[in-house]
Amino acid sequence: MFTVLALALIPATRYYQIDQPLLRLFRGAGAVDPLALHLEGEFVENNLGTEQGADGSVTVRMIAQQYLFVPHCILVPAGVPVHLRITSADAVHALAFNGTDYNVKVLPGTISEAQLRFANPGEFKTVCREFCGAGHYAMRSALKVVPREQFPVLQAGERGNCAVQ
Ligand SMILES: [Cu+2]
Repeated sequence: MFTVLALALIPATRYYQIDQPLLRLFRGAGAVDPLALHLEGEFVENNLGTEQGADGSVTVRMIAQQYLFVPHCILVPAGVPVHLRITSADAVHALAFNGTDYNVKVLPGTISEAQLRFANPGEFKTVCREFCGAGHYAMRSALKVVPREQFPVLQAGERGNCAVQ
């Protein structure tokens, strides 16, 4: 009886060693480890914010976590395609820009992508629209849209943010 029990328990105790890496492998390229975002990969701190592509479009990388969005203020040029890539460090969140129809669900372990475009300069409040805990209602930040010619010219590896402007 003990042997049967022991044999049944061995795989269970190996979950984090065997199953977790396997699950990550099968989930494919879109998967990220929510516990290691600040340590390695696409969402390390100096890769967050607005990156300029050679074709003039921009890519914005963000992290949603209890209870803030990182970076706290996003800067993008007007009238330019904005490719958003965002992931969560903990719970399920939803990134929304007040005054627009954009609402992006953000889950830990996966990268949510969205194509955005802001026709005119302006400032939008960024809010979380998925209840994520006690501090949910304080989870607010900002998106600044500036005229295209006022957006800083970014070098390779440089990321735009509200402080640069
Ligand atoms: Cu929230």
